[in-house]
Amino acid sequence: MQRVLIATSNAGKLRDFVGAAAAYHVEIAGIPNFARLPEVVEDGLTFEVNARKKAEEYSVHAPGEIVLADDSGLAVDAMQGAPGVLSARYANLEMVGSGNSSDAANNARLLRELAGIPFEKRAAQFVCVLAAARDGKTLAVFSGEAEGILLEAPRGSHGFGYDPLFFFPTLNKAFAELTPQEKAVVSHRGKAFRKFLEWLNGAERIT
Ligand code: ITT
Repeated sequence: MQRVLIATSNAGKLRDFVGAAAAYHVEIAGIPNFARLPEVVEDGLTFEVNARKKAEEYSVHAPGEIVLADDSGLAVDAMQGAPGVLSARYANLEMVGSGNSSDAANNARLLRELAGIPFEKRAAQFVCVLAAARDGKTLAVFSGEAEGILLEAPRGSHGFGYDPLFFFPTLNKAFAELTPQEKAVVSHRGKAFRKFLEWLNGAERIT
């Protein structure tokens, strides 16, 4: 079975990938000793730049393996696409702090920024860009999006990040009300991952 290593510090993302891979013949694993590797600085202005940077730098620590890195975020229409690439550190941007903020703090800030904005003007997209790299070189890049509406109060206990506020009209549920497998069918990450799998199994594969 083909093995794919996911370069992420985010346990929620890793669960999403395991859920997305469940229907396919592919093994998902984290990078061994990931927490002890030097952290990649995510200073790119786009999801793609950051995804490639993470995939390339982390793949050096897993020679010969296909390493997948995900850069993703939430783009809110009423906020001109913010927080976008800054989604993981959204609450900390308000303060002196740097680095990622907790999911609870990010969701609290999002609710504050959207206070008073009616349901029909609370559209948002989740965006995911995946970079596949091996031995420090990007092999290919894939992207996926999911369209939703931001709730005024959290719902559900699955998922991570902004999932409890991300209502998906087609299923009439918030992303946090879906299991990882259910979320993967419709999510930005699931869509990007299936494009990656097509590439992995197809003619484009570089061996
Ligand atoms: P790694 O870089 O180590 O993978 P990270 O959490 O820092 O972990 P990103 O820089 O890509 O990853 O930030 C993505 C943020 O966007 C994430 O922390 C969430 O706040 C949000 N996000 C992305 N995908 C999401 C999803 O499927 N559900 C909920 N929130 C999501």
